[in-house]
Amino acid sequence: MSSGASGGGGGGGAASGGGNSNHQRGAAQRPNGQTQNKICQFKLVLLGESAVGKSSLVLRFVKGQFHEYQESTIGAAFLTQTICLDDTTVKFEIWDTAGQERYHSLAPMYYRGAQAAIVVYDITNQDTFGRAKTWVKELQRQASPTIVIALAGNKQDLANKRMVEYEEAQAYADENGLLFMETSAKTAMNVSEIFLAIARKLPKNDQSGGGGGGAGGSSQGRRLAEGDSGSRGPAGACCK
Ligand SMILES: Nc1nc2c(ncn2[C@@H]2O[C@H](COP(=O)(O)OP(=O)(O)OP(=O)(O)O)[C@@H](O)[C@H]2O)c(=O)[nH]1
Ligand SMILES: [Mg+2]
Repeated sequence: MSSGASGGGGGGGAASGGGNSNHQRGAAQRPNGQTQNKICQFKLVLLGESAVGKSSLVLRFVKGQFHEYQESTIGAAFLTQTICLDDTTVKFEIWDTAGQERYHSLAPMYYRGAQAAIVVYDITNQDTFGRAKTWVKELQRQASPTIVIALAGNKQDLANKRMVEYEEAQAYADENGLLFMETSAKTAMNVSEIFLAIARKLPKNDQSGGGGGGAGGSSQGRRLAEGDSGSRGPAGACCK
């Protein structure tokens, strides 16, 4: 079994439905010359209260970085990252939304058509867990019925200031059919793991649907032929 993430990502700052990607051409070719036979593209959205660490999780996943003074997101940011899962290259088109209340009304634009969502809370702040539950309810009511939802209890490195018990969040996730992990964007704990767990749960069949078209897209992941540039540039090289 092979899995791994390859660098590449773009965006940052305010995004308005466009996006970019720094991926190189020639995706899905392994160094040994073997090519992978499936490339799937999925739209993933991050939701959660402001300052829980959504942007930090994405920055860690896409660029392997962490900033102590991460700026609050305005509107939303768009980044991409590609991971390898057995014989499949999974390309995530990631919409990192702004958690400040004044941006709430924009959220449907980003979760509409998303195949996956990560709802983030801060384990040191009980209110953010309550807010995360509200986001889960909204997704269950208004997002695609097949959306894969993961709950991330972030800032696990601050467990000595914990206000949300692991067991409480795990029980809630089990009741609602969510993936659940505690994460730390700071130490990188469980960051690629949560994206990988989502990738494993997403359906990777043959139907194409144009997932991730702008901030919309369909609820079905889009399978790309090798060399297909998709809607937004080529899928990234992966499996170094
Ligand atoms: N200790 C610790 N701090 C973190 C972690 N993740 C993020 N932070 C810090 O928490 C603050 C907020 O992080 P952001 O990533 O900007 O939070 P956000 O959810 O994107 O916030 P909005 O963009 O306003 O919605 C920053 O100062 C980060 O450095 C973590 O895992 N551990
Ligand atoms: Mg942010």
